Amino acid sequence: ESPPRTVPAEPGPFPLPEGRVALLVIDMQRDFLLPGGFGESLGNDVTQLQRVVPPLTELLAGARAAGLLVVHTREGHLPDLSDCPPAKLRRGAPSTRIGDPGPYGRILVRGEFGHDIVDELAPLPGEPVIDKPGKGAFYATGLGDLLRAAGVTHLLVTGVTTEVCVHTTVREANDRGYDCLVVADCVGSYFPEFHRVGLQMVSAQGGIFGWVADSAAVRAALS
Ligand code: TIU
Repeated sequence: ESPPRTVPAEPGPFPLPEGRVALLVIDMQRDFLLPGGFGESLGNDVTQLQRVVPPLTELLAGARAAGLLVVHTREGHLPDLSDCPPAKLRRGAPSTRIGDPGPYGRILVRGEFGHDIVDELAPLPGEPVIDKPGKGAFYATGLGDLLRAAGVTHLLVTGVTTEVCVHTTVREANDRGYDCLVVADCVGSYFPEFHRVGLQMVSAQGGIFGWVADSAAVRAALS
C-alpha cells in the first residue's frame, strides 16, 4: 500500500489517508453571510465572510470529485427555542436576538430561509447536514457517531467564523482524537485580525490543536 498523500501545511505535512478524510463545512448560512442578515444586524462586515465562498466552492467540488465524505453544519434552534440556553437567548441587543423576526425569517431558527446554507454551497442530496445548537459541531449532535461510523480520522475544516464556530469545532475534534487541517482561505471572520491570529493559534506550538494550509495546496493533494 502506498503512503498517504500529504498536504504541505503549517506546522508540517498533513496526511490524507485513503477513505479516512472528511470535509467539514461549518455554518455557511444566509444569516451569517447575506447583507441584511443576522450577522450584519450585529454590526458586522459580511464582505469578510463572502470572500470565503469562491475558494470554498472550488474546494467542495474537488472534495466531491475525490470521493471525500462532505458534512455540512448549521447553527440554529428549534422553533420553540427549547434547545437554546437562556444565557444564549439573552445575548445581543433587543430586536437582534435568536428567534426574533429578521429579514430572512426568524433569526437562527431551523426551517427559516436565513438559517439555511447559501445557494453556492448547497448540500447535495445524501450529504449529511448537522444541525447544532452550539458553536461546536460535536456538542449535542450526532457528528461524532457519524464520523466514527464512516471511519473518518482526519478533517478538512472550512466555514465561518474562524474564531467562533470553526475554532470551537476544531478544539472539540482535537480532544476527540481527530487530526484537523483548517483551510485558511476557506474560513472567515468578521474581524480580519481575529481571523489572522485565529489561524496562528491553531498551528502554533507545533500544531497545538491542528494544521493550517491554503485551499490550493489541499486541492492539489486531492487531485
Ligand atoms: N457560526 C458561527 O461562527 N457563529 C457565530 O455566531 N459567529 C460569530 O462570529 N458571531
